[in-house]
Amino acid sequence: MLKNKQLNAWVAQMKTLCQPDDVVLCDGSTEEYDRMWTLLIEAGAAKKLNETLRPNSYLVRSDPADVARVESRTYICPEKAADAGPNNNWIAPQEMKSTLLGLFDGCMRGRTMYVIPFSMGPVGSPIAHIGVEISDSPYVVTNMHIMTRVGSKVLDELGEYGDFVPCIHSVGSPLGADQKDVPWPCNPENLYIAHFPETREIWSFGSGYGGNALLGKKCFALRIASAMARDEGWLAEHMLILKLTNPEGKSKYIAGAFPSACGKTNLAMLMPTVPGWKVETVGDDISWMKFGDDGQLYAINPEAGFFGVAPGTGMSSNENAMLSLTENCIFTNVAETDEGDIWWEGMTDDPPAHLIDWLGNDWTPKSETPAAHPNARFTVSAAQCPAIADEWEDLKGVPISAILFGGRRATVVPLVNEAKNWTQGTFFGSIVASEKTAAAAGKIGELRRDPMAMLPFCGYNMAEYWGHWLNIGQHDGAQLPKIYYVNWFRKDEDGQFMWPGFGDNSRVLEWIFNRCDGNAEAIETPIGNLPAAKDLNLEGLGLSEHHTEQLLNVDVEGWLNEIPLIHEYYDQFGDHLPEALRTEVKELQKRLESH
Ligand code: TSX
Ligand code: MN
Repeated sequence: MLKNKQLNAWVAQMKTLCQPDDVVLCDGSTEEYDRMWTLLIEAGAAKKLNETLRPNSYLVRSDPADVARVESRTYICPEKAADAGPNNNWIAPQEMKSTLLGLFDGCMRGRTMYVIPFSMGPVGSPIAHIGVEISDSPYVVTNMHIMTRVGSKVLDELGEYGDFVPCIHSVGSPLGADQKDVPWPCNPENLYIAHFPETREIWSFGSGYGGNALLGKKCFALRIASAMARDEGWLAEHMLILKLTNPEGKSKYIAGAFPSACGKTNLAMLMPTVPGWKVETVGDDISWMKFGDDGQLYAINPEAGFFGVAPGTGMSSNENAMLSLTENCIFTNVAETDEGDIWWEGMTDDPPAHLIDWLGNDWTPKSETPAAHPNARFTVSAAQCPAIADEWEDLKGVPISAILFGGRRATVVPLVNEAKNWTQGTFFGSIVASEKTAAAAGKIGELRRDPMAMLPFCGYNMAEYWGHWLNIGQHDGAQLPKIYYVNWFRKDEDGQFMWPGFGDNSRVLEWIFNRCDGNAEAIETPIGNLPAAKDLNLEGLGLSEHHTEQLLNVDVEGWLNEIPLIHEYYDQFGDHLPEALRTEVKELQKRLESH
């Protein structure tokens, strides 16, 4: 019997619907965590790693058909299709519910139903919100323990009448009376990740992996929360949060939106190459921002851990991530070494001579397939990151001074460009483009627009979302962050990256910090405020004059070529598009033409 009336009724209803053998209320304890691993090991899904090399850590192999978020099976279900927008798959809520009720009917037979009360954000923060996930996957329970705050303190906070977002999840694979389970049950043929923004519910069926199954993350903290934020006047964004401290000891907080696998986690944990500067981590993926009484936007990281892409993570690309992963971790779909440790592409320069790959097969450096799945993941508590900021769990959040938007652009977009105002910043966010990532199913390498890095995560019409951004700019007494469009990925004529990136991005952060302080210069150009070469600390980089010029150049012809593409992109939103964005494009064109 649960104290919260609504929760009690919902759990009873879901039990009747799903018909599990047992119901377990999760308390978030270590004993519970260990119990889940015993079950997962017995099932053949998990293996405990070498206790000396990687203490208290586990390797999990998923079904090869269940390895990533599936955007084609992700639905936003408000009453009207237009409210989901062209950026989302839409099915009418009644129809979606009727399909789901059919699928969920008896779907947990032979399994245990776990009730997981969780807080997105530090318990008790005015920026935090509570969810309850019901799931039949012990793997989900273990990951939710690390990625969110789980347990009785959440139920206490919820009280008798508190509100929560109900998140129902099933792997969609009921067991018959004498049926033996498979290591990773799932049902990819009947996959649905359905969101009901108007009633604030999440229903997920058929997958046990990542964002499909850990419903606090993309489903709640972005898709449902973005709709809540629209209604309530705040922002739920796909952004890292970092703390930047200058040599004088002054700190500022910066949020940044980058499409999945653009190096967002690397930036959140960056080690500056500029002497005396320090970066600390508040969050690597999601930011919830609400206005404080002083008019500033205060941000929390609603998550408690990192669910990061493993391949490409190594001591040279992200030392702080590697040092976070020494113990108490979950590794999913990585390769296993002969010593019972883990490995993935990019973890070390040279691969081990022999591995068991993510599929469980023998692997050697001569093998033609990757040892780890490209979307293999680590799950680790944020508290284990050596660079975690002291205030990462502050209930009031951290005041944001600057917001970065960035994508992967080989041409046209300069290294850094400061918006003249919030409206132009919103325009910058709306035109961000990047290449497809491993986190999403589909072809890798194709260029696509990903406004505010929210394309797969906006729980309503993207054009209305831009309208909400513009409205935020009109907030009474707002002290808004400055907005920057950054691009670490410019290439030269030979296809080589011109900017060294990684720790050297601190040179760009230094300029941004000083701009926010009124201590750095910029040139007003037709596209925005750019640093001159002399305004950036480029000491010791050995950049050629030609490359420096290219990185900070206004490519008038390149931008003029983009104008019709932007108009065309905007056209799909019809009259939902805020007029102010259309005006931004037209004025940009005018400025470029008279330049
Ligand atoms: O994460 C990246 N960042 C942000 C770091 C804080 N990556 C990896 C992207 C995929 C996850 C980058 N890749 C960055 C970057 O700033 N820049 C590049 C491009 C690049 C790649 C390799 C080199 C340089 C630039 N190597 C050498 O110059 C030796
Ligand atoms: Mn993400």
